[in-house]
Amino acid sequence: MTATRTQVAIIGGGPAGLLLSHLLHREGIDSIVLERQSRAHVLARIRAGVLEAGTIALLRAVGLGARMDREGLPHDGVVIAWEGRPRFVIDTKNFTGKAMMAYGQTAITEDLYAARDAAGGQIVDQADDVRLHELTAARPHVTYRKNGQTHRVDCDYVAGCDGYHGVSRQSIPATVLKVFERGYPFGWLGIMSETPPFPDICYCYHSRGFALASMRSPMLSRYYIQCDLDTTIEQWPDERFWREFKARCSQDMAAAIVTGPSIEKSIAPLRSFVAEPMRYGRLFLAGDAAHIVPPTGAKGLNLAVSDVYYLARALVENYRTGHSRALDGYSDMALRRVWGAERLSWWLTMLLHRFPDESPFEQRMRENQFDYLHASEHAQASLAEQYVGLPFED
Ligand code: FAS
Ligand code: PHB
Repeated sequence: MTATRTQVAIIGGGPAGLLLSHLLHREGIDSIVLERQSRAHVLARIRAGVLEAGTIALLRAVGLGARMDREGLPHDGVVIAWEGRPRFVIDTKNFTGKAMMAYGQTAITEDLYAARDAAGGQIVDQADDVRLHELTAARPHVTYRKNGQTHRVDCDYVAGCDGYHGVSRQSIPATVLKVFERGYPFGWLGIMSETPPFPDICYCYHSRGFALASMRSPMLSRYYIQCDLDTTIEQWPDERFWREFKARCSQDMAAAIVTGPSIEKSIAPLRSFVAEPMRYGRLFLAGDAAHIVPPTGAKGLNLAVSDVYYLARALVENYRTGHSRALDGYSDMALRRVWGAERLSWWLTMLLHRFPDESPFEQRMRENQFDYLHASEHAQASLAEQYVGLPFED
């Protein structure tokens, strides 16, 4: 068994793990990232696409904004289209003074890998069978297997950034962990196409089901439709997807959609999930390892960023001063933001999706909720400040 030592062992080389490693490095704190998959596998994932104002500001502040500002698409609002009613804009810039950015998670992960490589960061990919040990002792350690050999990493802290299916959350005793969860009776079928996107990020409510038009660049479009949980990719050839997407839009919007062959197609189930607390001894959870939101609020990636911002700040305080005040407060602070994003994501999912077994009364509640949102600038301002992202806590 080989043995190395670091200050923070980070489990997971997705956006949360890589950003944490980058933030710690900037403050002179060393870390090792242990990633189960190959780098190519991680970078082949197509996931989030909309960045909150706080995420944009943080990436710029820590030297990760150049390509984002070159290739990202700023947005001052999002559009809600409701079957049989005029589309309208939630004007986030007007209500909050802040802009969002369409810039894909894949690009952010590429930028993070490039930054860590340039700084000589230690990222071990294809690290198998990662296990966490002695989490409540003063000196935890992590083991993993690679190239047929077992390796040991001694550390001061472990950051569990290994997503929903990772090992970190499972290393917290069931007697300690409290889980809150809600599933939804549908998923999102998403495609990517090398076509000019619809000009707005547009959420469409329709009796046939939800649809979303988004983008990655002036020649890269991202579209989603609500689908049954038991549907398969094979049942959705491109021609059927485009026909269904257009059937869920108004005629003028459908006419503006430029179709083309899909270069990626995937189905994601929708889930609301929170694990409390986000700490166990010297293990701290961040990102999808601790929480999952339905993508309706474009919050998943942004929550991973805010968790990591809080955790890095707390670790820096601890190494600089020896105090653990911020570390002791990390879970509560992160969860305040997490529950806000969970509520918004749940609320938008309930507003914009047809549920298979809902009653006529529930449909009237949905319609009236939309009419109130459409009529009230106060309601729109409230949605705008939550969608663009509330300020990080001091
Ligand atoms: P990630 O899951 O991205 O990264 C965790 C990493 O840990 C992975 O690379 C994994 O390989 C690794 N890992 C897992 N187990 C391990 C182990 N035992 N040992 C070592 N490494 C391990 N969010 C949005 O805002 N908008 C969207 O449209 C959107 N679409 C999504 C679609 C899908 C299919 C999924 C799964 C998520 C989507 N999300 C979306 C949410 C997504 O963007 C997450 O919020 C984001 O990836 C969170 O980043 P991480 O916390 O780093 O988790
Ligand atoms: C995306 O561009 O992938 C996207 C945009 C908004 C969402 C979810 C995903 O709510």
